[in-house]
Amino acid sequence: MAKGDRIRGRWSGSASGRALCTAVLATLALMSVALFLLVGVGIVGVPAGLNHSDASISLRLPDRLLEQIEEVGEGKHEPWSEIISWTPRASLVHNFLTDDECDHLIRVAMPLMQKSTVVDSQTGGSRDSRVRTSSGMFLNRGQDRVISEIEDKIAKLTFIPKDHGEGIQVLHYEPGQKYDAHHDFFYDTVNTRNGGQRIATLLMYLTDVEEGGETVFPKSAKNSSSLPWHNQLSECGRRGVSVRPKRGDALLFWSMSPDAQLDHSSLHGGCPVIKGDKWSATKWMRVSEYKL
Ligand SMILES: O=C(O)CCC(=O)C(=O)O
Repeated sequence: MAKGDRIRGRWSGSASGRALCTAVLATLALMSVALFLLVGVGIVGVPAGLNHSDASISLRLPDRLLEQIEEVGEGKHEPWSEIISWTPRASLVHNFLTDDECDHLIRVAMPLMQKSTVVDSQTGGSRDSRVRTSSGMFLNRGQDRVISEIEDKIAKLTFIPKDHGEGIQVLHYEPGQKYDAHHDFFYDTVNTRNGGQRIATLLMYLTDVEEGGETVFPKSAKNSSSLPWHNQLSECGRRGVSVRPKRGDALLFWSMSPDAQLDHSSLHGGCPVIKGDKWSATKWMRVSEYKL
Protein backbone atom coordinates (compact mmCIF):
# COMPACT_ATOMS: atom_id res chain seq x y z
CA MET A 1 0.00 0.00 0.00
CA ALA A 2 1.33 3.44 -0.91
CA LYS A 3 2.02 5.97 1.89
CA GLY A 4 -0.86 8.21 0.82
CA ASP A 5 -3.27 5.34 0.79
CA ARG A 6 -2.35 4.45 4.35
CA ILE A 7 -3.05 7.96 5.59
CA ARG A 8 -6.28 8.12 3.65
CA GLY A 9 -7.16 4.77 5.08
CA ARG A 10 -6.59 5.83 8.69
CA TRP A 11 -8.54 9.15 8.56
CA SER A 12 -11.03 8.73 5.85
CA GLY A 13 -11.33 5.13 5.32
CA SER A 14 -14.11 4.57 7.89
CA ALA A 15 -17.46 6.37 8.23
CA SER A 16 -16.79 7.25 11.88
CA GLY A 17 -13.42 8.75 10.98
CA ARG A 18 -15.05 10.89 8.31
CA ALA A 19 -17.74 12.10 10.75
CA LEU A 20 -15.13 13.04 13.36
CA CYS A 21 -13.12 14.96 10.79
CA THR A 22 -16.24 16.85 9.61
CA ALA A 23 -17.21 17.70 13.19
CA VAL A 24 -13.75 19.12 13.99
CA LEU A 25 -13.73 21.24 10.84
CA ALA A 26 -17.28 22.47 11.43
CA THR A 27 -16.44 23.47 15.03
CA LEU A 28 -13.36 25.39 13.89
CA ALA A 29 -15.40 27.15 11.19
CA LEU A 30 -18.13 28.12 13.70
CA MET A 31 -15.58 29.45 16.17
CA SER A 32 -13.98 31.60 13.46
CA VAL A 33 -17.36 33.04 12.43
CA ALA A 34 -18.23 33.76 16.07
CA LEU A 35 -14.88 35.50 16.63
CA PHE A 36 -15.38 37.69 13.54
CA LEU A 37 -18.86 38.62 14.74
CA LEU A 38 -17.63 39.55 18.23
CA VAL A 39 -14.85 41.72 16.78
CA GLY A 40 -17.41 43.25 14.40
CA VAL A 41 -19.82 44.39 17.14
CA GLY A 42 -16.98 45.54 19.36
CA ILE A 43 -17.40 43.08 22.22
CA VAL A 44 -13.97 41.63 21.54
CA GLY A 45 -11.25 43.99 20.45
CA VAL A 46 -7.55 44.32 20.01
CA PRO A 47 -6.26 46.84 22.57
CA ALA A 48 -5.24 50.14 21.04
CA GLY A 49 -1.57 50.89 21.23
CA LEU A 50 -0.44 47.31 20.78
CA ASN A 51 1.37 46.47 17.60
CA HIS A 52 0.55 43.30 15.76
CA SER A 53 3.47 41.37 17.15
CA ASP A 54 2.28 41.65 20.75
CA ALA A 55 -1.46 42.03 20.07
CA SER A 56 -3.64 39.97 22.33
CA ILE A 57 -7.39 39.71 22.41
CA SER A 58 -9.07 41.50 25.30
CA LEU A 59 -12.68 41.62 26.40
CA ARG A 60 -14.01 45.13 25.88
CA LEU A 61 -17.52 46.45 26.59
CA PRO A 62 -19.29 48.33 23.80
CA ASP A 63 -18.58 52.08 23.98
CA ARG A 64 -22.17 53.13 24.86
CA LEU A 65 -22.18 50.78 27.86
CA LEU A 66 -18.84 52.18 29.00
CA GLU A 67 -20.25 55.71 28.77
CA GLN A 68 -23.25 54.70 30.88
CA ILE A 69 -21.01 53.14 33.52
CA GLU A 70 -18.89 56.29 33.65
CA GLU A 71 -22.02 58.43 34.03
CA VAL A 72 -23.28 56.28 36.88
CA GLY A 73 -19.83 55.96 38.41
CA GLU A 74 -17.47 58.88 38.62
CA GLY A 75 -19.22 61.12 36.07
CA LYS A 76 -22.65 61.37 37.59
CA HIS A 77 -22.28 61.01 41.31
CA GLU A 78 -18.85 62.34 42.10
CA PRO A 79 -19.18 65.92 43.45
CA TRP A 80 -16.93 68.57 41.94
CA SER A 81 -17.13 72.32 41.97
CA GLU A 82 -16.31 75.26 39.74
CA ILE A 83 -16.12 78.96 40.47
CA ILE A 84 -18.64 80.79 38.31
CA SER A 85 -18.07 84.30 39.59
CA TRP A 86 -15.81 86.29 41.94
CA THR A 87 -18.16 89.30 42.07
CA PRO A 88 -20.33 88.04 43.73
CA ARG A 89 -18.42 85.04 45.07
CA ALA A 90 -20.33 82.07 43.69
CA SER A 91 -19.46 78.49 42.90
CA LEU A 92 -21.43 75.62 41.48
CA VAL A 93 -21.10 72.22 43.14
CA HIS A 94 -22.08 69.49 40.72
CA ASN A 95 -23.70 66.30 42.09
CA PHE A 96 -23.92 67.70 45.59
CA LEU A 97 -27.12 65.76 46.36
CA THR A 98 -27.90 62.20 45.33
CA ASP A 99 -31.13 61.36 43.48
CA ASP A 100 -32.44 59.77 46.69
CA GLU A 101 -31.76 62.95 48.67
CA CYS A 102 -33.53 65.09 46.03
CA ASP A 103 -36.54 62.75 46.03
CA HIS A 104 -36.62 62.72 49.83
CA LEU A 105 -36.74 66.53 50.12
CA ILE A 106 -39.55 66.76 47.55
CA ARG A 107 -41.51 63.89 49.14
CA VAL A 108 -41.33 65.36 52.65
CA ALA A 109 -42.16 68.90 51.51
CA MET A 110 -44.86 68.22 48.91
CA PRO A 111 -47.90 67.80 51.21
CA LEU A 112 -47.03 71.00 53.11
CA MET A 113 -46.37 73.44 50.25
CA GLN A 114 -47.98 76.88 50.52
CA LYS A 115 -47.77 80.06 48.50
CA SER A 116 -44.34 81.63 49.15
CA THR A 117 -44.00 84.78 51.23
CA VAL A 118 -41.16 87.25 51.82
CA VAL A 119 -39.72 88.43 55.14
CA ASP A 120 -41.33 91.63 56.49
CA SER A 121 -38.57 94.05 57.50
CA GLN A 122 -40.82 95.85 60.04
CA THR A 123 -42.02 92.84 61.98
CA GLY A 124 -39.62 90.03 61.06
CA GLY A 125 -42.70 87.98 60.11
CA SER A 126 -43.64 86.88 56.61
CA ARG A 127 -45.93 88.55 54.11
CA ASP A 128 -47.39 87.90 50.68
CA SER A 129 -45.56 89.41 47.75
CA ARG A 130 -45.78 89.67 43.99
CA VAL A 131 -42.00 89.42 43.65
CA ARG A 132 -42.16 85.79 44.66
CA THR A 133 -44.83 83.64 43.05
CA SER A 134 -43.56 80.16 43.87
CA SER A 135 -44.84 77.92 46.66
CA GLY A 136 -42.68 76.72 49.52
CA MET A 137 -42.29 75.38 53.04
CA PHE A 138 -39.63 75.24 55.76
CA LEU A 139 -38.21 71.96 57.02
CA ASN A 140 -36.97 71.81 60.58
CA ARG A 141 -33.22 71.72 61.05
CA GLY A 142 -32.27 68.07 61.60
CA GLN A 143 -35.87 67.01 60.93
CA ASP A 144 -34.88 63.46 59.99
CA ARG A 145 -31.72 61.45 59.28
CA VAL A 146 -31.52 62.30 55.56
CA ILE A 147 -32.03 66.03 56.18
CA SER A 148 -29.49 65.98 59.00
CA GLU A 149 -26.93 64.29 56.72
CA ILE A 150 -27.54 66.89 54.01
CA GLU A 151 -26.95 69.61 56.62
CA ASP A 152 -23.69 67.89 57.63
CA LYS A 153 -22.58 67.97 54.00
CA ILE A 154 -23.43 71.68 53.78
CA ALA A 155 -21.37 72.43 56.90
CA LYS A 156 -18.40 70.53 55.46
CA LEU A 157 -18.69 72.34 52.14
CA THR A 158 -18.97 75.85 53.59
CA PHE A 159 -17.07 75.54 56.90
CA ILE A 160 -20.10 77.22 58.49
CA PRO A 161 -21.28 75.21 61.52
CA LYS A 162 -24.55 73.35 61.14
CA ASP A 163 -26.23 75.34 63.91
CA HIS A 164 -25.66 78.62 62.02
CA GLY A 165 -28.12 77.39 59.40
CA GLU A 166 -31.84 78.13 59.15
CA GLY A 167 -34.10 75.20 58.36
CA ILE A 168 -34.01 74.25 54.67
CA GLN A 169 -36.71 75.92 52.60
CA VAL A 170 -38.10 73.79 49.75
CA LEU A 171 -39.46 75.74 46.77
CA HIS A 172 -41.63 74.76 43.83
CA TYR A 173 -42.05 76.87 40.68
CA GLU A 174 -44.53 76.09 37.93
CA PRO A 175 -44.39 77.69 34.45
CA GLY A 176 -44.56 81.48 34.77
CA GLN A 177 -43.52 81.47 38.45
CA LYS A 178 -40.38 83.32 39.56
CA TYR A 179 -38.57 85.10 42.35
CA ASP A 180 -37.55 88.65 41.40
CA ALA A 181 -34.01 89.87 42.13
CA HIS A 182 -33.36 90.45 45.83
CA HIS A 183 -30.64 90.22 48.47
CA ASP A 184 -30.61 87.49 51.09
CA PHE A 185 -29.11 89.80 53.75
CA PHE A 186 -31.37 92.07 55.79
CA TYR A 187 -31.58 95.88 55.86
CA ASP A 188 -33.29 95.92 59.26
CA THR A 189 -32.27 94.96 62.78
CA VAL A 190 -35.33 92.85 63.60
CA ASN A 191 -34.35 89.95 61.37
CA THR A 192 -30.74 89.86 62.53
CA ARG A 193 -31.47 89.49 66.25
CA ASN A 194 -31.22 85.74 66.00
CA GLY A 195 -27.95 84.65 64.34
CA GLY A 196 -26.95 88.02 62.86
CA GLN A 197 -26.76 88.56 59.11
CA ARG A 198 -27.13 85.89 56.48
CA ILE A 199 -23.58 85.34 55.31
CA ALA A 200 -24.05 82.70 52.60
CA THR A 201 -26.74 80.76 50.74
CA LEU A 202 -26.74 77.30 49.22
CA LEU A 203 -29.38 76.73 46.53
CA MET A 204 -29.85 73.03 45.81
CA TYR A 205 -31.63 72.04 42.60
CA LEU A 206 -33.90 69.04 43.07
CA THR A 207 -35.06 68.76 39.44
CA ASP A 208 -33.85 69.68 35.98
CA VAL A 209 -35.93 72.38 34.30
CA GLU A 210 -36.64 72.15 30.58
CA GLU A 211 -36.53 75.89 29.94
CA GLY A 212 -36.05 78.99 32.11
CA GLY A 213 -35.89 78.88 35.92
CA GLU A 214 -32.22 79.90 36.04
CA THR A 215 -30.78 81.59 39.13
CA VAL A 216 -29.37 84.86 37.85
CA PHE A 217 -27.02 87.48 39.38
CA PRO A 218 -27.87 90.71 37.54
CA LYS A 219 -25.07 92.68 39.25
CA SER A 220 -22.29 90.17 38.57
CA ALA A 221 -19.06 91.62 37.24
CA LYS A 222 -19.09 89.36 34.18
CA ASN A 223 -22.06 88.32 32.10
CA SER A 224 -23.14 84.83 31.22
CA SER A 225 -21.65 84.78 27.69
CA SER A 226 -18.51 83.05 28.95
CA LEU A 227 -20.50 80.19 30.48
CA PRO A 228 -20.64 76.90 28.58
CA TRP A 229 -24.43 76.77 28.96
CA HIS A 230 -24.96 80.33 27.59
CA ASN A 231 -26.88 79.13 24.49
CA GLN A 232 -29.44 77.33 26.62
CA LEU A 233 -30.31 80.35 28.79
CA SER A 234 -33.61 82.23 28.70
CA GLU A 235 -33.58 85.98 28.13
CA CYS A 236 -33.78 86.50 31.91
CA GLY A 237 -30.87 84.12 32.45
CA ARG A 238 -28.70 86.23 30.14
CA ARG A 239 -29.01 89.31 32.38
CA GLY A 240 -25.93 88.31 34.37
CA VAL A 241 -24.01 85.26 35.48
CA SER A 242 -26.59 82.53 35.86
CA VAL A 243 -26.99 78.85 36.60
CA ARG A 244 -29.36 76.41 34.92
CA PRO A 245 -31.07 74.14 37.45
CA LYS A 246 -29.73 70.62 37.25
CA ARG A 247 -30.94 67.93 39.62
CA GLY A 248 -28.39 67.35 42.39
CA ASP A 249 -26.31 70.48 41.69
CA ALA A 250 -25.95 73.21 44.32
CA LEU A 251 -25.09 76.88 43.95
CA LEU A 252 -23.13 78.43 46.82
CA PHE A 253 -22.86 82.21 47.00
CA TRP A 254 -21.80 84.71 49.64
CA SER A 255 -23.88 87.69 50.75
CA MET A 256 -20.96 89.10 52.73
CA SER A 257 -17.41 89.77 51.60
CA PRO A 258 -14.33 88.51 53.48
CA ASP A 259 -14.06 91.88 55.26
CA ALA A 260 -17.57 91.30 56.70
CA GLN A 261 -19.29 93.92 54.52
CA LEU A 262 -22.63 93.27 52.83
CA ASP A 263 -21.93 92.32 49.23
CA HIS A 264 -24.46 94.15 47.06
CA SER A 265 -23.33 92.25 43.97
CA SER A 266 -25.00 89.17 45.51
CA LEU A 267 -28.37 90.44 44.19
CA HIS A 268 -30.01 87.38 42.63
CA GLY A 269 -33.34 86.05 41.44
CA GLY A 270 -35.10 82.95 40.15
CA CYS A 271 -36.01 83.48 36.47
CA PRO A 272 -39.54 82.56 35.40
CA VAL A 273 -39.89 78.88 34.57
CA ILE A 274 -40.86 78.60 30.89
CA LYS A 275 -41.23 74.86 30.48
CA GLY A 276 -41.26 72.13 33.13
CA ASP A 277 -41.29 72.24 36.92
CA LYS A 278 -38.59 73.56 39.21
CA TRP A 279 -38.04 72.15 42.69
CA SER A 280 -35.21 73.60 44.74
CA ALA A 281 -34.09 73.80 48.34
CA THR A 282 -32.46 76.82 49.98
CA LYS A 283 -30.19 76.83 53.02
CA TRP A 284 -29.43 80.26 54.46
CA MET A 285 -26.47 80.49 56.80
CA ARG A 286 -25.91 83.14 59.48
CA VAL A 287 -22.74 84.65 60.90
CA SER A 288 -23.57 83.29 64.39
CA GLU A 289 -25.58 80.45 65.82
CA TYR A 290 -29.21 80.53 64.68
CA LYS A 291 -31.26 79.40 67.65
CA LEU A 292 -34.31 77.29 66.99
O1 LIG B 1 -34.91 79.66 42.98
C1 LIG B 1 -33.97 80.39 42.74
O2 LIG B 1 -33.26 80.21 41.76
C2 LIG B 1 -33.68 81.54 43.64
C3 LIG B 1 -34.16 81.28 45.04
C4 LIG B 1 -33.74 82.36 45.95
O3 LIG B 1 -33.33 83.39 45.54
C5 LIG B 1 -33.82 82.20 47.39
O4 LIG B 1 -34.35 81.18 47.85
O5 LIG B 1 -33.32 83.10 48.08
